[in-house]
Amino acid sequence: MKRIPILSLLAGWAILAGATHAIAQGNGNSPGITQVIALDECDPVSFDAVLGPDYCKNVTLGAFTTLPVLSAGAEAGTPDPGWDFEPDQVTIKEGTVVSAVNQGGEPHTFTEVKAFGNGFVPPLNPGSATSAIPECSGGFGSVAVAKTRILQGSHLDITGLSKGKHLFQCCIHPWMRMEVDVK
Ligand SMILES: [Cu+2]
Repeated sequence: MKRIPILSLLAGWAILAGATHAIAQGNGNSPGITQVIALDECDPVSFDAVLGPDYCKNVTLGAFTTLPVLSAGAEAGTPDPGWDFEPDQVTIKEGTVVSAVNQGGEPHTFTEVKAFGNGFVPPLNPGSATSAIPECSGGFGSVAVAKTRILQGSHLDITGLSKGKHLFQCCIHPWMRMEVDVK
């Protein structure tokens, strides 16, 4: 007879308990959490050659875009739709936490802006524009921008959003945009 190690049973139970808890958070009177997912399809070889070793984690299982192709599309005003926030729009109750999760291969920002516009990496702006909108200007040299960063596999929780419309974009890839409406 084969014995199942007690530790693996405990681990399984902990996973089940965690899942139950996550579902319960969205019910009842608690406003809970809503997730926004950041996606990309960075190609590790061409990205790391320019941006440094291990910059792009290969999570796309073959569906990838090289850095020159990504830049060319962004510059021409036809950016790669594989770089995306999902969903594009979400309506939440006041008090709900918006958790932006980076499931892509490279860093992004989840930055609240008054109006969508250019980010701080000119080759990724339409026409390679060097001007960035105020919320993105200064890049990661600015603490205000740096603290909106979401690294691969991490998440940034936005709390305390007031009633009304809120716009979020990535300051690196300015076509990554989404809207949160708080009721
Ligand atoms: Cu981005």
